[in-house]
Amino acid sequence: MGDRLNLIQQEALASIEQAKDSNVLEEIRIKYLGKKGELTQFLRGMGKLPPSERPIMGQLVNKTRRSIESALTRKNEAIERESLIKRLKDETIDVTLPGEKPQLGGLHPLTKVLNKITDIFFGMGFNVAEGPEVELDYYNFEALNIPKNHPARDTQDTFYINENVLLRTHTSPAQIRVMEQQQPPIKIIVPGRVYRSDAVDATHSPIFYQIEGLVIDKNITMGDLKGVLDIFIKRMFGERTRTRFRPHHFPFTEPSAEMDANCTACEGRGCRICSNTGWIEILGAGMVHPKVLEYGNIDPNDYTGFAFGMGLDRITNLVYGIDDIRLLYENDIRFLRQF
Ligand code: 2NM
Repeated sequence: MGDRLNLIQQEALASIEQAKDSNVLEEIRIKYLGKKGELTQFLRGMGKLPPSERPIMGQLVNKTRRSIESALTRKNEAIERESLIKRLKDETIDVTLPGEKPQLGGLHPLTKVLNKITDIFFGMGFNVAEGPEVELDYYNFEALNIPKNHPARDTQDTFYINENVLLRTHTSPAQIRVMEQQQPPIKIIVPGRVYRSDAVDATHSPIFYQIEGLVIDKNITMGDLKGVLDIFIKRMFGERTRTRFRPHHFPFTEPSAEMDANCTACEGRGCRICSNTGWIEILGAGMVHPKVLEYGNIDPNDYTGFAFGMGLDRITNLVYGIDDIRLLYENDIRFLRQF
């Protein structure tokens, strides 16, 4: 019987040694130590032994049981240790790895420059107004003193939707709408998208952005116009920048002028950017024509006003030294990342 016991023990210890997880170990425990296990059966079989041999055999069985139990315990601990080590390894976070760089968006250069211009005029007490891009012929032309058959109405320049409806060619119609709604004082800028039927090249796009301004109150003069626009230029391009006004003509203002700033690239000495003149054309402006005030339901005997308009892409190109407005509208990420 001692030999059989030895065999059971060897068998049990060998299978414990090979066990890969705690489920298998539990099966082994049941197989040998369970109620119907091999050692229990063996104990039952001892009844057949002569009484004198039972104590010794009993001790042997207990020794075998303890040896299997401690092998089970040791193996269980080893398996738990291994699985813990594996878990720690799998779940370890390497805090020294470089982090993932968050993808940051940015503002378009046109938006940046528009924000700066808007801030400057906010600082001088202007509000922002907006109007529809699909406009009536009446607001885009008629009310701005551009009658039928005026060259500025040429269908070559204007996208007509039908006889009375078009894509606005400037943001001035929004200003007529404000005049209709509100008596002076009026002090607004109107930024927005405008449309002209132009072929695309380095300085033209059929869709572009304008910022216009309008100030109407009692006793507004050309001096107010010059003062406001000179301050605007100094805040925009630096306090040393100077301005000059040249006579011009617009149907909606009288008198009219164009304003130049001295070239910030060469400080007026003359360079490629200013075509060696030392000056760069920035905007058009003038005293609002009495007829336009009347169209806007404002009495020109009580009020006067000035207005101005500029192309946002021109100013943006000046600020950043860009020489082709197409870059502003192509949205090439390699270009946009530079701002
Ligand atoms: C310009 C130049 C001069 C202008 C005029 C008006 C309005 F609505 F008051 F008549 N808005 N904008 C104006 C005047 C625009 O752009 C070159």
